[in-house]
Amino acid sequence: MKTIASTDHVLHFPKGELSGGQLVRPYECPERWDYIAKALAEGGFSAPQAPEALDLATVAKVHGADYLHFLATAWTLWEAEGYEGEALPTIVAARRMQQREPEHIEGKLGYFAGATETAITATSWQAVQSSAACAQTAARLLSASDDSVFSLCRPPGHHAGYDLFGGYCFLNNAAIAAQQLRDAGASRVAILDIDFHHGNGTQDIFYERNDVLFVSLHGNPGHAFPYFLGYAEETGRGEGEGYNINHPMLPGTTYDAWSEALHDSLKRIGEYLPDALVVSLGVDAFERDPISFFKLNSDDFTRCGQRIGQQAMPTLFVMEGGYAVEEIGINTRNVLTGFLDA
Ligand code: Q9C
Ligand code: ZN
Repeated sequence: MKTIASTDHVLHFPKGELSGGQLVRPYECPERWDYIAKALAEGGFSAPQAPEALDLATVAKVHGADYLHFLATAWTLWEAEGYEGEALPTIVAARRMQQREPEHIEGKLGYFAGATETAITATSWQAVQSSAACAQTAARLLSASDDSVFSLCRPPGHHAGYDLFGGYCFLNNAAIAAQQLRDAGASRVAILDIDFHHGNGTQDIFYERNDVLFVSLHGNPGHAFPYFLGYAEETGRGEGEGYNINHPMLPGTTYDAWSEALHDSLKRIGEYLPDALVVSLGVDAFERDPISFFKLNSDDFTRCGQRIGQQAMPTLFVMEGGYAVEEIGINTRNVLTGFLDA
């Protein structure tokens, strides 16, 4: 299994994340990438390959043009105001307010905010594009001939909606991979999201489409970020009706219950007969993750990978979350080795 990764990830590392009423060192930090790369090298995986250039035409099929323009120009506008800190939204386009993009950068940040913890820095956009490029390159390899590929994306992507950033995400790497697979000839693509958090951005992007099935296992939105999406009754709309499946689970969920949802998810995915599977691979369902509440242990991640491997589908793993930094490498590698040993 090849790994696609870009050292540009270091270009996105805000000094602050808004958490618990403070600006703290972000949970989504560059060491996450280092620990994963190290664990893969120690596990005998081949050295990561750099991505090809990102084709923004593919990105423009899953994100709005106004949103992409905002991401590309946000820092310049922010800096021009003479602000000292990093660009953070302080207002959002809430209920009964105009959904209209303002001229001022403060307003733009709020208009495109899906959450307010995630800062934009001078070099974030370059890191974000390189992260998406990893997913797109991995998808090209899978379309060409590879059986499975791992895209070591950082920053992650599954909270990025059609025109929303937040939850540490800017471009939806898994959605870009799925779109790339479709454009290269796949008739149907399934996305399995096993990150602890609901993949609200991915659901948003494909909610009215039946060519991409989205299935997510996550913390119940009544208790967990992103709080406002991820309930079981969200099943898709229009042509997409029946092609969105959510498995919300309560605090304390262990592998016994979690794996039942996994088995059900993979059964539904099998019935869909996809040409390719994209796995949004977060390992924050881990029992010692600092911001999550499931109770999977490191061996459970191996079992999870084995179960995914039993589908025997062309599979692209896209890195999402996981904040128990010292264990993120082992847990990620366990999923991949479980998959390969299935
Ligand atoms: N006080 C991903 O896993 N809320 N994003 C953090 C910390 C935001 C998670 C709360 C969590 C975002 C890709
Ligand atoms: Zn997560």
